[in-house]
Amino acid sequence: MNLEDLRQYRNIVIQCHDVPDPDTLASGFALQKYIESIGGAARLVYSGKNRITKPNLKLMLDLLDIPIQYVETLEAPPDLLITVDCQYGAGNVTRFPADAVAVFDHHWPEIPETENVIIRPALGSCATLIWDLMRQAGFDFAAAPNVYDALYYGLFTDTHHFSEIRHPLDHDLAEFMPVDGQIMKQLKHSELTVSELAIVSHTLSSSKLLDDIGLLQAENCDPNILGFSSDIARQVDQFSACIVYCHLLTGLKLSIRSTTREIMANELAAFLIHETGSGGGSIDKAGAYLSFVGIEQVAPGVSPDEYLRQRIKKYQRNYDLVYCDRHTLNFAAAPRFVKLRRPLGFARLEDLFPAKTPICIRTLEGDIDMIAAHDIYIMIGINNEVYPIKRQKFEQEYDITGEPFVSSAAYPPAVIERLTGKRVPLSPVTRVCLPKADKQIRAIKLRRPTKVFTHWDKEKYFLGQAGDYIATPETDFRDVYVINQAIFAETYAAAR
Ligand SMILES: [Mn+2]
Repeated sequence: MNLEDLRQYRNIVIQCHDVPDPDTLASGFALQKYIESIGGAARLVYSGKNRITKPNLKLMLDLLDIPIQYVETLEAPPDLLITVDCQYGAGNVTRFPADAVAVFDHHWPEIPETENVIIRPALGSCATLIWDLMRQAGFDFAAAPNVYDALYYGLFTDTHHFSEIRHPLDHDLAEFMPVDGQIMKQLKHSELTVSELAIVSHTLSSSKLLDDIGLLQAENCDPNILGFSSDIARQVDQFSACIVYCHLLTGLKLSIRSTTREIMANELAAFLIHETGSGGGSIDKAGAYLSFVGIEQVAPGVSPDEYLRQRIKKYQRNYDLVYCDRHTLNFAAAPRFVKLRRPLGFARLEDLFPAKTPICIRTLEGDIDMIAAHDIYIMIGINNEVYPIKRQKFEQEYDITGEPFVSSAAYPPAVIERLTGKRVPLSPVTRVCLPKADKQIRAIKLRRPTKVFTHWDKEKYFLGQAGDYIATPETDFRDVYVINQAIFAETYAAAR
């Protein structure tokens, strides 16, 4: 659906989920303002057993002038009912009859995607989706700063103060324009009630150790309590990671923290949500959501709490670990492969910035912060993956053809000057290069999922699944890295 299609409806109701949070309020409010900006009108409502009482929500409605109404029923079915941050028919939103229904959400999809149903589980907030659609539709945010403030606060709370952000568009929303600092300060410091402080303390005293992962359960509560609690729990020495979770109406909400190099929070999240939910974040902090419907589908009859424990235990048994400096893999006996001369992209940072400029390369896989230097190039791989490479290594491994490189990435990589926030697209300076004909590697096919710790990244590991390859250059068997099996099939051939 294009937002401009909303013109055709006269009587529109936008519905937030029951027990509203800042993300659903912001998404509904922004959409209402958009509809007004194209000459229409929409009513903003929520329902459920309880009215809004939380201090930060009341303050948000008040400071940002959000005209939401509590309703028990709708007098007549609207021409169009739009649910935001929730899916029509799901357990967390009261169902009202309507002639047509549209859905904007970022949770795990529980209803089929249609022309009027847009669900983007990769995004950290529904506010991100609404902001992106409104921006594409040409909405003038500068003329309505409270709309941007609301969306910013929606993302802020849904990603525990931006720490569990997972998509480059989330970062883009967070940095889009200045917010009202005074309003944000008031909102940020009214998130907890005295009784919620007690919930934090109960949560912290509930900790259980599953091998080296701390599992803490909060009683049914505002999800922002999870992030506070996991930030404290991660300090515990015995935990390699900790997970704080609670039951929401439709699923489990998790806040995940990593405390060792051996577990990356975003990767643990991806494992836990497999086929049942959505989530993500950074290597240190991540958020996740496991839907009850999804759990029932993959593990019928298993309680959600039990399912979560089983999944954590499965994660702990799942991996082999390979450290570059002390592995025992026998590469000398492994087959040799050559890299096919498939075109890749590269850009020289010196074509974009003076040396020593602090920059951030924003990609689908995350942000890479670095300082621009004349000897650093940016590579764009066969699957549009983006990574830096030293000029010397580049010159050893690639020939430059000089043609411009055309990227087909869903999120075209951009470089952001960190001091000014200025965005510089990579594409105008990206050119084609080809792997040198004689480059040989040794590669071993993985039989089990494997975490590979390289010597050029001391914080992350690289994850290989069974069927992927672990490889090294012919010249240095400690320089291990992982190649995805599909990329391997496309880019390597057995050496003759
Ligand atoms: Mn949300």
